[in-house]
Amino acid sequence: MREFDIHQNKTVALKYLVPGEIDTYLTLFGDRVACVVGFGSGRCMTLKSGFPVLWVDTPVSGGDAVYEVWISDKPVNRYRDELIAGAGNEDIFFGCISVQFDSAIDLSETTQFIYSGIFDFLQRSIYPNLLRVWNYFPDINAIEAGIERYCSFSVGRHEAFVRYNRRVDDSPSACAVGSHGGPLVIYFLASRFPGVQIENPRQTSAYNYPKQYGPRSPTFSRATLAFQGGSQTLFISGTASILGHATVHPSSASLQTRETLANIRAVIDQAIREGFKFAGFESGMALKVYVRHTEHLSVVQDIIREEWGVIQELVVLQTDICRTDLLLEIEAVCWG
Ligand code: 3EB
Repeated sequence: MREFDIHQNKTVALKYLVPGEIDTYLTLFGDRVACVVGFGSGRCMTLKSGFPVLWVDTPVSGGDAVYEVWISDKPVNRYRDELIAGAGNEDIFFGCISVQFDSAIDLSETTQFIYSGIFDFLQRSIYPNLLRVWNYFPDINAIEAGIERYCSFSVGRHEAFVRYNRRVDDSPSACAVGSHGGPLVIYFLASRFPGVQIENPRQTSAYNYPKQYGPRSPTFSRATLAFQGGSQTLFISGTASILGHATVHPSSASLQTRETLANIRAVIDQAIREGFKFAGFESGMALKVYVRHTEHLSVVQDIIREEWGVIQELVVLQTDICRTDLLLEIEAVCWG
């Protein structure tokens, strides 16, 4: 059994656990576990303990399933309403949403409905600050009613931000990637404490993307620096081989990987300039890697190991990415 005590004193920390580890971990630390997201092909693998799992249908490199487990340094209370299932304590809250939709329902409307529900919840909670959002849905690159589904999603999300008077240039960090089937899955981290949004000097801010990428810009920041007064945490959005607003190296997985790592490095450096005291790649980082084609899984992982060494918490998923010319996307969490 691997050591489980890393990051146990953080406001939030995450571990990637395999099916053989998760039940033991929950027995030991379940009272402080705020969120469990399972990634794997097909339907949800339920846990012995009956612990609630948010499921994302997507193949995992090197295994059947992996669990992303978010733990806090203080015990959590469970929460549930018609839309959101979650858990939180006096500092943080994780919310999970899973909405089944059929082709009769407009993805943009569904997305706007969900984000409106999130903002309604935040406004009447003690956690008004949205720090990080994860979005997964099937057929992200499919064209529906003349518009790519990722763009429809972006429209609905943007409309909700405007309706709730949320400044788009203060958007949370995020990712939006494909799943292989199943519902629209969204989970988020909110906090009593505001975060600081960090942008990447090598990239146009996504909320300022030109109209060629969709009628409404994506509402996310490149990273969010959180818990400045305590256990500093940098949530880095899904990051890809984009310079300015353009995709670079459209046909090379290895060059896209190197460009993506350079972009993540640039975001970390920008965060350091804004006060982040990075603990370093070995002890202070978790990576979630999304690779479009299975034949690129090993080259991407080899380059990450070559450039950054062994990352303690690393998971690689096979998913579609929001632009058809992107072969991979990487998100990160860094601790101070
Ligand atoms: C990009 O940089 C790649 O719409 O929430 C990355 C992270 C991307 C988040 C989102 C999209 C999103 O534009 C795509």
